[in-house]
Formats: sequence, C-alpha cells, structure tokens
Amino acid sequence: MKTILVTGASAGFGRAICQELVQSGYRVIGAARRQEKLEDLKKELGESFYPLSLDLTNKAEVDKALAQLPENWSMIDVLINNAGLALGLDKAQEADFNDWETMIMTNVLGLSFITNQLLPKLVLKRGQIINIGSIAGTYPYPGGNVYGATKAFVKQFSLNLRADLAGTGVRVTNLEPGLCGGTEFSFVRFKGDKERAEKLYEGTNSIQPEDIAKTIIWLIQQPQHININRLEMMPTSQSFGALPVHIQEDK
Ligand code: NDP
Ligand code: 8X3
Repeated sequence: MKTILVTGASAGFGRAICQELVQSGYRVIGAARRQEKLEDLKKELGESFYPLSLDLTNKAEVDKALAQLPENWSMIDVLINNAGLALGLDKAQEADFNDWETMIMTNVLGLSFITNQLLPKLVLKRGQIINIGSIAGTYPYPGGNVYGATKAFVKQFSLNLRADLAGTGVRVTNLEPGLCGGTEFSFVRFKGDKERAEKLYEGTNSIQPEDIAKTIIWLIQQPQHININRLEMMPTSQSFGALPVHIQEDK
C-alpha cells in the first residue's frame, strides 16, 4: 500500500486530498503548521493517517520532522507539494515586501527543500511528485506579481525535475488550478477579510477541494508508464479576457 505525504493538510485542498486518499485505501502523512487541525483529521481518518507538524519555511524543523517519522511511515511513495499561499492583491509598486518574502519562503524554498530531502527515497521507490501550481504561474494578472512568479517557478521546477529524473521511473506532475472556492486561500490572501474573500466566489460555481482531490487520485492511479506533465484546470465559469491597452491622453 502506497504511503503519501501531503503538505498543507490542515485546510482546503490538502485536507480534502488526505480524506480522499485514505478513503481510496492509501496511507497518508499530512503535514502543516496547525497541529490541532491535523489532530482533528487524525481522529476522523484513524490509523491510515499520520499527522506531521512542521513549518515548511523552517529547514531545521522539516529535517527534524522527517527524521522522526516512525520507520513504517518513512518510505514515502508519493509527495504532494500542496502547501502554499498568496498574500495580498496589491500592485507591485504598493505591495509589502514581507508578503513577497513569505510567499517565496513557502511556495518556492519550502517546496524545494522538502522535495530535495525526499528525492532519494522517491527514486528508490520509483515514486511520484505532484506539485500544486496555479494558472497564476502561466497567466499574468494585476496583483498576481510574486504569487504568480512563485507558481511559474513551481511549473518550471516540475518540468526540470522530469528531465533530471529520466530513467528513474519517478513521475512528476504540475497540477495548475484556476478559481477554487471552499478553502482558506482568499481568507489568507486578504489577511482575514472574510467578507471580501467570500464575495470573490459568489455565483461563480468554482472548483471545490473535492474536485482537486479526485483529480489527484486520477493522477496517482494513472498506469506507471504514463506521466501527466502539466494539468491546467478552471471552472467552466472562468475563461480569458482581452489584453488591456492603455490609451495615452496627453499625446
Ligand atoms: P488553504 O489556505 O486552504 O490551505 C493552505 C495550506 O497550506 C494550509 O493547510 C496551511 O496549513 C499550509 N501552509 C501554509 N504555509 C505553510 C507553512 N509555512 N508550512 C506548512 N504548511 C503551510 O489554501 P488552498 O487549499 O486553496 O491552497 C492549496 C494550494 O493550492 C496552494 O499552494 C495554493 O497556492 C494552490 N492553489 C489554490 C487555488 C485556489 O483558488 N484556492 C488555485 C490554484 C492553486 P497551516 O496554516 O496549518 O500551516
Ligand atoms: C490561485 C488562483 O487565479 O487566484 O492560484 O491566482 S488565482
């Protein structure tokens, strides 16, 4: 039975992914900072779930947490790099650098570090890495600045991993969702402004965490000889707009 490590297990996609994986018969290690949320999930999911409290931005903490995994949980077959966040939707020229730093520390450095630490095991197991990127890593939008750039990193890192892992049997996918409701994403992005966060999804029929979880199961259950490199998904209600052209008034 495969052992799967899911980061960002305490909320949103990660929580739903853990639930769906356990229901599908996998053993799941769920990692996040909020231990009490992980303990709730442990109560719900039982013996097939192992809560791993860690802050991805703290290398020493990640090292320690991974080293302390019991032996029967330590051989990981699949790493799901889901933890991540956006902070703010201000224009770059008005943004707070601390927000940029936190996004880079989490979405880029945290993701890279845990991947680096687990890669030797994943190679031994002919395992799999699923990174949660975003459409923001491909399509620019106002206020997307550093968040989108971190997700562009995740996309290119995923593809470059494939190049390095050629011949090892390790599969790598970058899953790139668009607008998804039912998570804490916008609540975090808007720094606890619940009303603003909820308004964003009103009437959108957005993707839900369960949809992401089912997509993850589909990716894991693809035959070993198939690698889905990138999978971009949007709610049907979301599409593309024209590129704006600024008209100069004082010609
Ligand atoms: P949530 O805010 O609901 O969940 C984010 C998770 O990441 C939480 O479990 C949080 O746990 C964890 N996390 C954040 N920082 C850290 C850290 N330093 N160390 C460990 N864990 C951390 O967001 P979503 O579920 O919506 O987002 C999950 C992923 O999907 C993110 O990478 C996001 O960028 C991406 N995404 C989201 C979309 C959306 O519209 N919702 C669309 C496209 C991509 P804790 O706070 O307990 O540490
Ligand atoms: C989250 C989707 O469009 O808010 O990655 O950037 S978006």
